[in-house]
Amino acid sequence: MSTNRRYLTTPIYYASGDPHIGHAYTTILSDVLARFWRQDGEEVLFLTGTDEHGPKIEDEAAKRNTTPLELCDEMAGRFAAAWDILAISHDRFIRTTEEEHKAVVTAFIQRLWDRGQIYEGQYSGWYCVHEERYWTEKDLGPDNSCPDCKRPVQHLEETNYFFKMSEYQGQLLAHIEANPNWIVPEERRNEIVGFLQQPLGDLSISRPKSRVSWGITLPFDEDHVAYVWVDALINYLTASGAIDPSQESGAQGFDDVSGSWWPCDLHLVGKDIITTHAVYWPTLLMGVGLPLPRQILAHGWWVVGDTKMSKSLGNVIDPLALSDEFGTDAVRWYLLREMPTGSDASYTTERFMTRYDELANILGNLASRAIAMIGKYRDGVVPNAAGTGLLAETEATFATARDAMSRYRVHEALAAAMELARAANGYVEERQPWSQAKDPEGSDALDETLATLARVLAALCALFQPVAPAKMVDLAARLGLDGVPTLDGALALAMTGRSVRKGEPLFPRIQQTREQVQG
Ligand code: ME8
Repeated sequence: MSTNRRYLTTPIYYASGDPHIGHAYTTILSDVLARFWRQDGEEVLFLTGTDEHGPKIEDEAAKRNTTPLELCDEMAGRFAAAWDILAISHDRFIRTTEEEHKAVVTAFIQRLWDRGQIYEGQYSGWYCVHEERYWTEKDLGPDNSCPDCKRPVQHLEETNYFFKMSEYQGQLLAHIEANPNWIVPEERRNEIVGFLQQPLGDLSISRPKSRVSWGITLPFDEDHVAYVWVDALINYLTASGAIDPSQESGAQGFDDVSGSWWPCDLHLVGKDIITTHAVYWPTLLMGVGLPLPRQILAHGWWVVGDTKMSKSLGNVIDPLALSDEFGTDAVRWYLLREMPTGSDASYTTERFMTRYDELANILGNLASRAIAMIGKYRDGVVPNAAGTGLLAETEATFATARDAMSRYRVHEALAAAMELARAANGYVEERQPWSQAKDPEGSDALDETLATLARVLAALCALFQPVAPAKMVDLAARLGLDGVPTLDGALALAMTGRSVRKGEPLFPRIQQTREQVQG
């Protein structure tokens, strides 16, 4: 992994429906990583976007009596607006209907063709439009239904172009074996290894226009469009700037990616799309002779009961409604604190409230009382004292958080940060600054207590920044800081003499929030 530049991607979401909490989770998880790395001085390219071709989009547009492009324009706008509200700091929002992307897909497929990687053949089998994927007869559920989404599948018999994926089976397996962390977590890696121990077929990469017209035309046969997954996966390459399709073949960048963001450092996806990312995509890259992405992280599902949350099942939670009620940073905190990276988690209102209470009663409460006491006892100025209470705990928390983040165990990093806030509340109880203030001999001890609290709050500001960016900007201002401290800067920050400022609770108690919402 590069040390000072990182290229990170989310899946590009289908522009056939609104963003829901599953999409929000992947995108917020990516955002927290991006913010953490930037805070640590790295240069990051963070990509997200929308997947806009294929029959799923075509069908949805027909259902709504609109054109595919109009539907995509509207939905891309809704995703972009949702990411604004949820404080996503992506650097690029890609749409697969962009001219630049279409040109890169065309160049990519031409390159496969030129290298003898594609042949024409007959496809006969089953296809699920909702999942945009093929199934074999033995995979199907009752009444020829899709084993994933349970919808009826179509039987297809048509001429397709095929990519010689099977030729790369051994090379891919060897790559996975030589790079044990290439797919994380291990469970997903094992799933892919198991998949690759079965015979691997070739991949149909086209659709006849007579059946699907909404796609990118193949450069060597204008009666066919690219299979939407091939089109979609290439988005990661388009945004990297590695390929310049306007150049002659040989000078387009396939032989030399230096100067671009390729290879990607991390593809972050849900476990539903691990096969496309860990089998189709790397073999396609091998087919054109490009380096593979450095790592693929597949997270788990938000479930309701034991069913995956999905629009089609009508059990989705709207992240924007939650953000409206409780604030963006609270939604971000809940989603990332609650789900251990890689496992499934169940959304419930009770759990949301419990997590919210941590913000209000532990972190928010600490900030309010520490700032209030500096106001009351020292005229709002952080006193001159070493402030070394909880120093060992603070240092240990930074070490834990860094280690957890390096393993994408974001929930552990956040838990450690909240533990430090809890310890600081314990420190207040133990030191009893209100008694120190009354004690004529207690002035130095009180200075030390208040200086410690100011320092710990500055450290918490840095630790919570990736997950609660807006609230931590607010907290930094209340602490008299010029901005949220960097990770390295936070521990060394001089707090003496800074003027602190009281304000509304950072995280109003739920009852208050409810009353405000109800007006
Ligand atoms: O698959 N829990 O798009 P998509 C957690 N366009 N995450 C969830 C989720 C849930 N219940 N539901 C969805 C596609 N997600 C393709 C991707 S990439 C080249 C093309 C998240 O709109 C999760 O990240 O169906 C999942 O992988 C993704 O949304 C699927 O989004």
